[in-house]
Amino acid sequence: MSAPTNASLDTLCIHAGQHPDPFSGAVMPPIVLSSTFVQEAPGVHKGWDYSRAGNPTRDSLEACIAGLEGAKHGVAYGSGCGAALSILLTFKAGDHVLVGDDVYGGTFRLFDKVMKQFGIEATFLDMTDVARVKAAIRPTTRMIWLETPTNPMLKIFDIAKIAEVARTAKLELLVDNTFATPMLQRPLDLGATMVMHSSTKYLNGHSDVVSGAVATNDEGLAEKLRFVQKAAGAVPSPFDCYLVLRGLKTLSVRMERHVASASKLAAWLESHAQVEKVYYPGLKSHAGFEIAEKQMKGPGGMISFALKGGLTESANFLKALRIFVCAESLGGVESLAEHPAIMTHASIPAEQRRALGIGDGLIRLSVGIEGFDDLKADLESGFLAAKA
Ligand code: P1T
Repeated sequence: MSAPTNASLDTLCIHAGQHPDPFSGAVMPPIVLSSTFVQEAPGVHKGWDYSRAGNPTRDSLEACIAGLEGAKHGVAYGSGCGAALSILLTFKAGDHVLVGDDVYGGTFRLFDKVMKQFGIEATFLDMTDVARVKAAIRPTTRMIWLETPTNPMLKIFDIAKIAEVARTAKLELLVDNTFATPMLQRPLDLGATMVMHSSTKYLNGHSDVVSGAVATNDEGLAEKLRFVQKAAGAVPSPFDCYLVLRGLKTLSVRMERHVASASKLAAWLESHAQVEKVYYPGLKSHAGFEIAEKQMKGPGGMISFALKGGLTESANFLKALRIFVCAESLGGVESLAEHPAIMTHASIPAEQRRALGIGDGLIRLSVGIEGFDDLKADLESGFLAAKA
């Protein structure tokens, strides 16, 4: 018994990759904690031999994420950074990657401080101008790597147009879909070769797991990713796989609320006297509004805004909040607020941060699913404190 692959995403969140356990009839996937599996004779077993190579609970999670992204293959990792590293371990020294200029600080650091040592080069560029992407391709370029919406500036890149550039140049296109989730955007349908996630965020949705995933339809890539997953071992625990599977069941309803509340808050923030600028792809004033309308089913639950003032005002704003928790990460049921320049994007050189707009007044919100009026009142108390 398993859900038809053409079922709606609402249904796939709950059923993809999951079927009653043949041994016990358990409706929920059992958490198979065993690190090893019996072999009746050497090499003869039920499909699993060692949990780094494969695990039944992980299989269910990988199939669920693949189902949601419209992919044949899903591969799960112990973190989003572990997923990114594992993808890059399929590269060789001398390979070059074109990376969106506005990415999670940890992704920037992975390219800048880790992969560089192994001869993998990265060029960071603003991909809103597709001609610029085309012009930056070198003979050694192997992949285009982007987030959209980006972290933390919420820029929107045109996946279909960049996929066309990648196809023509025979490059792989990876989209980090952490901010949108498959509920709002399915990059593989738009021509990407691979989708990655920090499943720590919306997929899990409860801020109690660190986890990552990649999905693809490309058989060759899937084979390489599986090999690296086993050989390098950045795997999630079965318990974490279970928690993400459990979180995924409510992804659809959570995203509806995240989008509804963030849309209203973004409009309100835009009219606020203490706000310099709001970055939210659902606002008409956003440079990527039309592309977001075309490629997304909703503008998401993340908002960044520039508060009038500097570090003191931002710190006072964040310290006064009672519902929004001042913390890194995003995508949980609870609202979070943070200061990208000091927190999530500190590993990006100051000059580059300034060029991107990640200034001392920039605040990033992950809008949770609490009552809208409570969230608005909480932000209002932050503004009052920032003014004092
Ligand atoms: O934290 P981890 O699960 O390793 O995922 C890394 C990662 C990858 N991609 C994107 C778009 C991300 O936002 C992240 C992690 N981001 C945060 C922790 C943050 O607060 O932005």
